[in-house]
Amino acid sequence: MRSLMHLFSLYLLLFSASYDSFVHRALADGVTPVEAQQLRDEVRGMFYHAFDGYMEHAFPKDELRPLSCQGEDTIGNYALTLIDSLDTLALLGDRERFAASVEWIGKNLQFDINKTVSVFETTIRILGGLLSAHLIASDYATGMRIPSYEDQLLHLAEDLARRLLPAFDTPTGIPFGSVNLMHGVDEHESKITSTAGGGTLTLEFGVLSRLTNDPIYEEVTKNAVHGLWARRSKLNLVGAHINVFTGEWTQKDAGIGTSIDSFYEYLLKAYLLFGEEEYLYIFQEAYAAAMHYLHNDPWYVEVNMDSAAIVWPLFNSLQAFWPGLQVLAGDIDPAIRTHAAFFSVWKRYGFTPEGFNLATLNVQQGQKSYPLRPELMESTYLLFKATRDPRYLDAGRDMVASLQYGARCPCGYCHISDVEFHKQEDHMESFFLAETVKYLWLLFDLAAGPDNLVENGPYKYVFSTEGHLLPATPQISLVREHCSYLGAYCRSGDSRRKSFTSDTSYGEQKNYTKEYGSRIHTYLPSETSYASAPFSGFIKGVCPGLTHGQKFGISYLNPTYTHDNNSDYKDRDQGEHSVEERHSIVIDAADQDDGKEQSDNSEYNEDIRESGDGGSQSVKDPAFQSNSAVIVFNDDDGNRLTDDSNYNHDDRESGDETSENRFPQR
Ligand code: DMJ
Repeated sequence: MRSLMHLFSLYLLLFSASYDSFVHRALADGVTPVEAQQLRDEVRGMFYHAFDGYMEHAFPKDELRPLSCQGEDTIGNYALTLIDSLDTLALLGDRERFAASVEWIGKNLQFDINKTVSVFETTIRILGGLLSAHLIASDYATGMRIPSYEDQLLHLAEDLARRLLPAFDTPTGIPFGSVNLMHGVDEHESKITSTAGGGTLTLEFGVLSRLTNDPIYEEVTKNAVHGLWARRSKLNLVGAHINVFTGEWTQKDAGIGTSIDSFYEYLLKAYLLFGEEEYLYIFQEAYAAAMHYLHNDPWYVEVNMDSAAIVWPLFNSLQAFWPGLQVLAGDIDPAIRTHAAFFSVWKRYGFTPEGFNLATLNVQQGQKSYPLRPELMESTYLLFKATRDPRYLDAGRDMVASLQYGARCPCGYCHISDVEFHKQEDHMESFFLAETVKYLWLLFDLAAGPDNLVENGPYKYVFSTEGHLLPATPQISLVREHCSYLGAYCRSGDSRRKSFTSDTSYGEQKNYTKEYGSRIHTYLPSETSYASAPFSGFIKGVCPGLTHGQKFGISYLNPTYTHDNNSDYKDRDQGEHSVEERHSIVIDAADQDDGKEQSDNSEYNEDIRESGDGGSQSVKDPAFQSNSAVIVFNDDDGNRLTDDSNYNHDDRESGDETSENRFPQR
């Protein structure tokens, strides 16, 4: 298995290297400071094109249909896009619209409605939007205090959170995916939820607890994290979907993207914001396992959480937040390489498709769309902040160009339904204004000489997974000296990589300092490589030495194994054996040796097989053969588990009970 992994990595590296040189050529003409200002202003214009379009044609409905210039209710029928946009308005310094919006919401919003909503989406978009705007509007130090403001948004947030609380009343503590705002959990509500859905609530609920002095919100969400983490596999991996009553995993694919992503994100960010080391310990263990089992440098794959057998060699667009998270974790070298690889996909299509198959090097069937997602922008901004490498500005400029030429439509920005043909679709998710545009604006404002709340404001800010600004104020944060710098993750037990700061206020970056001021960092990018950048060590993190389980006594629960198509993991005793012993993978290029013509994209012609004998492995690398592959999964006895050659990643989850629970965005 190891040798296969190495070959697979090599193949992926070669793939990314060729794109890397392309990227380097394309970015030879760097963004100048003047251009950074122009780009910042252009992004501002993008925000207003979409925001004004929403206000004119859709408000107070949830979201805008930007092609037909109409509104639509999507998650709750309560002016979702306006709430999600509030802190972006504040960040842009638009006092007038910020104040008017806060006032309207304070007067008109109510949650006493007979509506069943997603706990996850409602938390990250509505609760997060209300709380961040409250913290800006109520505080003189932000420069955006609204004189007439009397905590209306905080009261709304508390009311909303109370209505979400019944969802947490489960034997595992992991919440139901949906809840009715008036009546609590519906009688026939699905008991299956995603890991991201259950594990991405701590920031918003934690902030609410600290603002209201009511511990209940923090307690239930922390309990949900415990419920998930206690059911991790022996490899410290978590699956994608779980039954909140039995605690059984119903979908055992571990990964950093779809259905799991922000579970990792909130472990680290809960530590950074609240200063609670317990979250750090869990993050350390979870992160180490992810880097060990999921990382095929520079890409990430999905594996079975018990066996670590590769299930899907697929890049999915939600994974693109990961390099940004690694910046916060202080693990910048792999972040740089992964960002370059992900950006190469963007360069190839002008957008990132929802799924890109790493075996076929093609867009994954059924995952061709780009719904204006922000993850790549988020990582680009954070990597620029950490390194001040101008190529991230160039990458940002490319993204702006793609959005302007490909996605701009009459009243806003359109989803792209097919990245190969740049077909526009009549929808604009609220996160376009909460995140996508926000991160691009922050990127260029930082380069232009920042004048904004995040960079120059009175507090350190943590971005929620929806991009909402959550400040480490004394009331919210128990952060002590050791993590006053947001990037203080101490990597214990790995002496190969250096820890370093991602804070940008120390040191200088030589070839950038002149133009962009002196508050710059120590990254000295070589002309030819993204990787291996030297960093100075400013880390103040703690090296706890103890695992989370040792310190807090939370051990994992031995899961009850049920039949699972993807994992068919029959013999529990095999858990004692190493992954290498149990599984090996054979990539069998059917047509490689005999020189037969490769079939076209619809006819897959390569096998990636798992064999249980741990014996001979023949690896024929599909990268050098064709653009297509059949991926065949066998169990330990050689029985075929799947044969869906045109596999649509989304189809995996068709056994789940509701679509809302199946695909919560992270
Ligand atoms: C947003 O709602 C959030 O970023 C979430 O964490 C993931 N999905 C979308 C953006 O892609």
